[in-house]
Amino acid sequence: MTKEHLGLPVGTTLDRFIKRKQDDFPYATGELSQLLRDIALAGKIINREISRSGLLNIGGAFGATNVQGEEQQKLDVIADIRFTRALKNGGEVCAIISEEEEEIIDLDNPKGRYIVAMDPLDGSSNIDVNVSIGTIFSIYRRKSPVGGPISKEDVLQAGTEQVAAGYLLYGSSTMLVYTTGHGVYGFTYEASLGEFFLSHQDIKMPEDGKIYSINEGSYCSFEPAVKEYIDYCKENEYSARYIGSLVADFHRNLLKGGIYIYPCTSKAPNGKLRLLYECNALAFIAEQAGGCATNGYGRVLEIQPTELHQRCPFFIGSKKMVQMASDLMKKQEQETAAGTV
Ligand code: P6P
Repeated sequence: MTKEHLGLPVGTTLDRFIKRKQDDFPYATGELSQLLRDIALAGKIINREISRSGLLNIGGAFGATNVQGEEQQKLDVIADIRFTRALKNGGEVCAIISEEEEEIIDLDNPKGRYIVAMDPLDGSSNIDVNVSIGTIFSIYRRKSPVGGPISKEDVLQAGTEQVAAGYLLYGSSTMLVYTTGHGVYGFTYEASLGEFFLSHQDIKMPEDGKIYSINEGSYCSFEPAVKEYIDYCKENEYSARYIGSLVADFHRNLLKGGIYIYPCTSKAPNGKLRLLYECNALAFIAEQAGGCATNGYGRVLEIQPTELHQRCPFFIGSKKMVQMASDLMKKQEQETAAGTV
């Protein structure tokens, strides 16, 4: 045993990493750094409440539905409150778009230069059965003058305008994964120290993979091109992995290679996932890690939003897999247009 063994470094905390990468931020005034810390703080609080939900009677349904018409879980509401409060108190954010709120949340921080779009707790129906769930966030700079009212163009920005995006994954370990447009970095939470430590340097998504994530219960209502792609995966004996929690499915595919698809179905004619606070954030991360994200036809990040809660079909993952699925979709579109289908 040597002194080196006894004095192994604990690693790089999120705070120290952010300070070191400060010069990567387009506006290196420390505002975005503080905003990422505010999100990490809220994530620590949510992590604590999720890990004890069975003991605190905060599992199960809240008894209301959100703007999507989905039954809210108690922890959906708690997460929405915690993130909204953390971002308001942090002072950097002037407005939030949340899955849990129909309208824009004006934080009355007129000096706030940032807009956050978030799904405070995605996959929350899995809480009671102890399956991993997550938080998804996108960060934009406001377009309207600081100090003035929030405008629609502040909140309806294309994904290419994001200055940062990330997710928290409350799983076998709790992780924060984010990008500011300079690569993708993962931090693992050490609860005994209350810190996130750098655990995944510059994550790169494998260019190809053999995992496909889709709810095959809707197979009969998939478009022909989606059926053709899923049949291809089966013929090539790919692994089907779908746990009903987007962040967990995405994170696995990010590290191992794979594709996640939520296409148009009879129950979700425009797809289920929301552009502003689910698709754009993960698309930014996927592209930064060398992957790809489309709506079947074009980059998700280039879609110009027209409504806060609009949905879009979602094909995200390893570049070669998404390209093959998207090529089949485009071929189907051309054949439909030519009347040959
Ligand atoms: P379905 C959770 O509600 C979610 O938004 C994603 O996390 C998940 O991948 C998907 O919906 C599951 O939807 O229709 O397959 O149950």
